[in-house]
Amino acid sequence: MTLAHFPDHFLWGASTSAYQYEGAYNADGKGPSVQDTATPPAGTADFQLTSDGYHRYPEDFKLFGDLGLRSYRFSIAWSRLFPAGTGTVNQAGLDYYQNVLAELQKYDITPVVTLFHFDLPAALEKQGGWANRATIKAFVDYAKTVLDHFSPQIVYYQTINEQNSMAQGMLRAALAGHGTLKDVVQANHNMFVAAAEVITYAHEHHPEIKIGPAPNLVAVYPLTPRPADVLAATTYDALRNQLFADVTILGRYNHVAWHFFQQYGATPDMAPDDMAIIAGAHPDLLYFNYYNTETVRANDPGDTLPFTPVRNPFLHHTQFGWDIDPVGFRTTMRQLYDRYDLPLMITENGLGAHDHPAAEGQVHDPYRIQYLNDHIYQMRLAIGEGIPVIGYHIWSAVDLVSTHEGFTKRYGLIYVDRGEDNASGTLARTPKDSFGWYRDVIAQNGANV
Ligand code: BGP
Repeated sequence: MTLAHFPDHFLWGASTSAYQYEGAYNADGKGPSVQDTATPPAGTADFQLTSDGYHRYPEDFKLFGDLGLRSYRFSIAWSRLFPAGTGTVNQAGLDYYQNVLAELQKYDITPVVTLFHFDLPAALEKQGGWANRATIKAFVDYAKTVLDHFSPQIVYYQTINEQNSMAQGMLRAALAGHGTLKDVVQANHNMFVAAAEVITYAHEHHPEIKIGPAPNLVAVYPLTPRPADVLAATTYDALRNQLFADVTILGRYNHVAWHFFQQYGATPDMAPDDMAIIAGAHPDLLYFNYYNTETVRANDPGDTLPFTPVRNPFLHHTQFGWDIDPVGFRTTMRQLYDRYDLPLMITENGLGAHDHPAAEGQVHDPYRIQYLNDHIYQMRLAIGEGIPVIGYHIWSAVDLVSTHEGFTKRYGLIYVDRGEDNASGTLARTPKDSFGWYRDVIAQNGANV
């Protein structure tokens, strides 16, 4: 078999998000986000300091330059620009991101920017968050400010990171008695409308922009060929994956999801032109995050949900129990291109582990190299089948705080000294072995994978 070449301008990248990387949670007029007001799980780091990227990005970007990174995917913290979510823009916030862009420019690194990555301004959450339609206008106003201010410097934008993971989180809370399914569906619908308005605005005012959603999309397997398991897998796929990309890209709710909402009396309330706004927005790209596939088995009739996600007996797992499935990555790319017919850009892929510096200070992370290599190899095979993949971003460029597991779960190509047990440490940066490996991959445009 001859392996395909990666395209000449393939975006070999790496990724962070504002609340996990920047720290400086209240610097220069920033308002609190829901991440700042939430209580982190016991024993894990909060988001006040994180990797201190807010102050140390010049040092980090210099390392990105050494790495040969072609693109850097990061998010803008909404509450740095609008401390209470709406109102007058905080100039210091705009200046900060302008400086970030200038620094990236020095190393010829293309910015790939997420407008909203899990950090809703806390003031908006107090008013009902995404379930309140007023949040649609707040997001659109914030996004217009960003697009107008930074065009044409930023071409690649994602509207919302992992809307489906947020919906899953809200659903778990609802099942535990906090809120209802209707609230979840409504919040989700409002996000669809907000993202669609931003996509249309971008196209009308800044035609160079390539904008789309960034859901977490993965192939779903039935645990067995038992027909009930296969049916459960299709239901799960429709609700976990397709719902999100379908509404944004195809402009419609799929009927499995819609029927599910109807059964529970939880269809969203809509303004008369919502579906026209949604259908009128046409993403340029499908950005997506991929870590692992999911496997489900059917529940008994009468159970609250028709499926249960389970471990896949054919896969190995990370130290944190996540399935590892490079072949599933290729399956996912096939399914996405087949259904949506858009170029793909991977905005996150990586391995979380307990990394420990060896006696000489170097971090040896062969497990991460293996994971990344295997996934890039499958991406190469996918490109060979004619799937237009235009970029790939490793989560994460630098060690940062994992939302639920603090600083002990590391993903970075660059180690950050946070001391033991999430203490502040020296914050010194040390490239890991995976950094040197990725530098070679980029230098050879993937020919060595
Ligand atoms: C994705 C998020 C990232 C990041 C990553 C790893 O869902 O977009 O923000 O957190 O997952 O997840 P975790 O830190 O929980 O291991």
